[in-house]
Amino acid sequence: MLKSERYPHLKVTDPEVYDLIYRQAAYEGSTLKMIASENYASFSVLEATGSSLTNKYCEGYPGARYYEGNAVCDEIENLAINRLKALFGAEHANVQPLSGSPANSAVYRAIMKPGEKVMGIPVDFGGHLTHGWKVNFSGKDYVQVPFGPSPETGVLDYDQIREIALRERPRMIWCGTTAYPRTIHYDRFAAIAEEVGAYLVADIAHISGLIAGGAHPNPTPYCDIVSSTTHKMMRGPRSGFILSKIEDRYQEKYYPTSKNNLAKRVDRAVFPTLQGGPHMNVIAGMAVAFGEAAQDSFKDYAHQVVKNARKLGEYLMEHGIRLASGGTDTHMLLLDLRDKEYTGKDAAEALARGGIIANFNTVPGDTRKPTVTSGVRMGTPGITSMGMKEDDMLKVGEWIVRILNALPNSETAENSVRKEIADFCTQFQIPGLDD
Ligand code: DSN
Repeated sequence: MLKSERYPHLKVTDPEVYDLIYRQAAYEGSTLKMIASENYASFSVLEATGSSLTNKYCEGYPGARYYEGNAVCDEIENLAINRLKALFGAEHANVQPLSGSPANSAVYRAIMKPGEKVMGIPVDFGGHLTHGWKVNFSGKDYVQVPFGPSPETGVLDYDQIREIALRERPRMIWCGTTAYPRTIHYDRFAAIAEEVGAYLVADIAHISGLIAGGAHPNPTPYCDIVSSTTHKMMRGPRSGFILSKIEDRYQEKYYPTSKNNLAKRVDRAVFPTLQGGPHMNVIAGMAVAFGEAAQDSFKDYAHQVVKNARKLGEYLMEHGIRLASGGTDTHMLLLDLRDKEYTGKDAAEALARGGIIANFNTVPGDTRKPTVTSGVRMGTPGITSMGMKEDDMLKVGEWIVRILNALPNSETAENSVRKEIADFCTQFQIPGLDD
């Protein structure tokens, strides 16, 4: 629960904006943040991100800037890079992408040519817009070869992925998802990419924190490139990064006359091809988050996130709610509501009115429109950051079931759950909100 007023300068100079920020914080402090891609950044991350570094222009890279006065900023960026490389065991890191989609745009620029084939999971099967979805630049400029979890089992079939890759011979394969609750087997993807001569790129935006904390396999040894955001499980500021090998194993095949290796092409794709000046305040916030993620307490956190998701998933299944893939290995639960009268949107809206903030989401094989869907995606990163453990998941599960079982006449259930959750939240210290 929010215990004190923050931002004393803003409160005086612009009470209107102050009030809006405060109201959002109060709302988040009295509800359960269960959007699987959201979390709470620490006060330290927020302070670095909100620091005077926002005032500095640093176009270029450490040691090669286009503006003077950047000796300290070079140290900040190198610190973020070195902490990040150590976390994931990477050969090369770029911390300048402004978020996940800009990072993925740079990946294409570094290793693809327009019109070529990219294997990716379509959005309605749990992929990301930038993995070749038709309305995104990646689906317009490149040719998506789709694959995805089975509508029946909800899991990836690696033999089928291999068959598709052998048939289509894509230049690049994305292994990454936004709505897949199971472990991704990067060794299997790597064998397929090797066999067909494709680049392998992992988008770990959702699970980078699980990987950093040792609760999910690390793709870095297997992949040419790894991209991520930093504000989900990583609990950093809103930003992105790219890890890569230094040398390109397909240099002779695709870039025989280029003097730039893979690392250099990634850097050039970010700046100057797609971006101008990096946001050094955000990069400082990333350095802080990477430092936090290297601590033992973060390992405990990452494993607790998974334990909580599993416990909540078991409770929901015991109470008649199906989960895509039949459970979870990660931070995420994908409620499969295809057998219900109500839609994913009905469910997500009712849960939100009751204080459980998640999002409606397609499930593999969904026959409802993407604007209503048959699924709800939820995750435990936020509520685990509050300090919740497995026992608390029984309460959370009971609230979810109480609201869903009352649909379509769930108003009474929503109102009582909303009060109970607001009261429950007062027991926890929320990072970046509570003193
Ligand atoms: N918006 C992110 C998510 O919620 O999964 C993906 O970019």
